[in-house]
Amino acid sequence: MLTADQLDGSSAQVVAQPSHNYKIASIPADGIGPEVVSAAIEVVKKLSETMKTFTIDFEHIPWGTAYYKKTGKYVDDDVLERLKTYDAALFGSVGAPDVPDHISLWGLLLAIRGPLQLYANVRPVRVFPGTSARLRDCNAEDIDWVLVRENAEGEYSGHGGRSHRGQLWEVATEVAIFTRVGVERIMRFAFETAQSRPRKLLTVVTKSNSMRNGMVLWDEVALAVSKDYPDVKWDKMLVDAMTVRMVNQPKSLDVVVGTNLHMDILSDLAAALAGSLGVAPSSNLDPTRKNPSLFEPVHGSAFDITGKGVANPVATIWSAAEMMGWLGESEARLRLLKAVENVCGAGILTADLGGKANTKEVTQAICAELEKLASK
Ligand code: GGG
Repeated sequence: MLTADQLDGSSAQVVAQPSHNYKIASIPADGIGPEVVSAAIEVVKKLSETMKTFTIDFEHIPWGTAYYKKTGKYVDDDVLERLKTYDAALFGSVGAPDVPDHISLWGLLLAIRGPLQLYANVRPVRVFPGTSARLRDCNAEDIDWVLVRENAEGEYSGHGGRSHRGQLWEVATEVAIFTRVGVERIMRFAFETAQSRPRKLLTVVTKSNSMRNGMVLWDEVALAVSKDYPDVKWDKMLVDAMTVRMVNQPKSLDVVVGTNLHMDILSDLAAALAGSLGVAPSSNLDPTRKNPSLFEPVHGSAFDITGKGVANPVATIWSAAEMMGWLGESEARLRLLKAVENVCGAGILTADLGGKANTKEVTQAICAELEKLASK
């Protein structure tokens, strides 16, 4: 097993010292991204105004499909250097009906996550007050999960190729790359996340029956790393069996870790089981804090509702709350989550959650709730 030094300090999460004055890159990008990111900015500005403990500036960066159509590039060549000048980034969504998905995803999000080494993608899943899980016989408190997605390698390494295009004997390969460093650092992150929670449970998801190389490395690293966290109770699941366990035994799960692709799929399922993809947040973290982290809703650009003003802003607002927590502003995080819970609890919900409110109404209700919480 590698030592912490060999892992370049990334085995341990570095704790943030609040700076009280933040500069955030705002990258709304495509589809409903601009609608939900401006909702989150409005809410965070209200949070800053009512708490008076920090200031925050958002700078708009126009990267996305419109930028690509104008310039031929989704992002500027100095994308990484530019992002490094911010404390964090708030992202909307990527994808457009008239650009192939692999062009837009690799052009924008994947040009940031891997190269900036945002290797831990954290996706909490909860059922908010006023909403209910989609499962029969499932209480709201039965789903309280943290999904940890390896975010810098695996199936998203970009290795592979195509040859003999258009011939009967055309070949296409998609190679998943798993490195010991990459697996060990995400495993440590997951064990530490489990250790920080009351139940201290971790489930490691693989497919190590059929995938006999990379997935077996995951199993071996999980076992080795587990020795350093004796207070964490952990188990292993094959990804197919995991879908069944999420539906049939939601209460048995706490923290779940898995590969880039597996957790991309499982986190959509998790969000749907808990109510809606419209509330699911994600944090793309560099736990070493050498690079700024990026926060975004799990959902994509949702062309079907783009421009209608009905998108659920909660996933992006919750992501912004996690951003405040990551920056060291834990009270601001809690205050914002409380405001969202109160608004949902009062039945002010968008259509995906069975409500009638639009994006603006939910956003304004959360701002009003922040005013109320500040005066208490
Ligand atoms: N806000 C997330 C987003 O825009 N996702 C687009 C997407 O297709 N993502 C694929 C992935 O994260 O693997």
